[in-house]
Amino acid sequence: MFVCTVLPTYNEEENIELLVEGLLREKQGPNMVLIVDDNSSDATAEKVRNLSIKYNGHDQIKVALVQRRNDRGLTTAIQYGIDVATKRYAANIVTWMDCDLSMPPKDVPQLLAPLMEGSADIAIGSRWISGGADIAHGLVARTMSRIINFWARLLLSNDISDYTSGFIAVNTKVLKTLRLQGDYGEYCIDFLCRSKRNGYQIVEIPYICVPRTKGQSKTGLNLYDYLSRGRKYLSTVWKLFIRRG
Ligand SMILES: Nc1nc2c(ncn2[C@@H]2O[C@H](COP(=O)(O)OP(=O)(O)OP(=O)(O)O)[C@@H](O)[C@H]2O)c(=O)[nH]1
Ligand SMILES: [Mg+2]
Repeated sequence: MFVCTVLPTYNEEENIELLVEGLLREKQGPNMVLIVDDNSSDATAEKVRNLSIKYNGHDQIKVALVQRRNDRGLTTAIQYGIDVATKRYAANIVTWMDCDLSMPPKDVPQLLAPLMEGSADIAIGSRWISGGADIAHGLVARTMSRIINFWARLLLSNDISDYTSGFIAVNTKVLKTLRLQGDYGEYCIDFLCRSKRNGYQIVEIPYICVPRTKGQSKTGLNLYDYLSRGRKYLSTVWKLFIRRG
């Protein structure tokens, strides 16, 4: 099984090396890391190029960079990475995660295990099951996440606890049938709901979301940002519920 981890980046020069090296250090981790950078104004791309010089051999690519010059957006960046990982690098499993180190690279092998064993098609890192937690966000953001997940469990499926995880490993067969859609983090709710409706096996693996210590959050800068994101997430759940037939 060839595993590729996709990292969407925008101005993550302080985190990118630590994350890529942390991922490649894991024996049961990904075979390669693919960075999708949206023309960062800092040194993110340069650092990735240096990593690829350090890690890539004649016959083996462990670090790859794709840059989008004119596009921006988390969902389309991840989808672009998925397309490159599956078509150019023939990945059997694609994982993706934030590049702010809030999702620890040491937890990736646990996400991969059920896919490797063939017991699941999708594994989600979950903050909201026993053993998981979110110590990265304040009370408002955590409460909002709880409300969104409560709403999603009520209207969509009770089997998933962290619909907005964004820390995920997926078998390529799923990605051949379903594409990510949505503006930002709501893609995750939409993707998990449609995967469930298509009969794919989803498991949740607990993880502890830790605070970003370097660089700046792209979305959660203030209360207004959180609330407008939350509203979109709730309306995504509602639309999926309406379209359940
Ligand atoms: N390629 C690309 N990556 C992005 C874009 N926006 C955010 N990212 C990356 O997406 C990941 C998540 O962004 P964060 O800034 O941590 O935002 P968040 O996790 O939604 O918000 P917090 O809860 O505040 O951490 C990081 O790796 C960002 O660099 C974008 O437009 N394009
Ligand atoms: Mg983050």
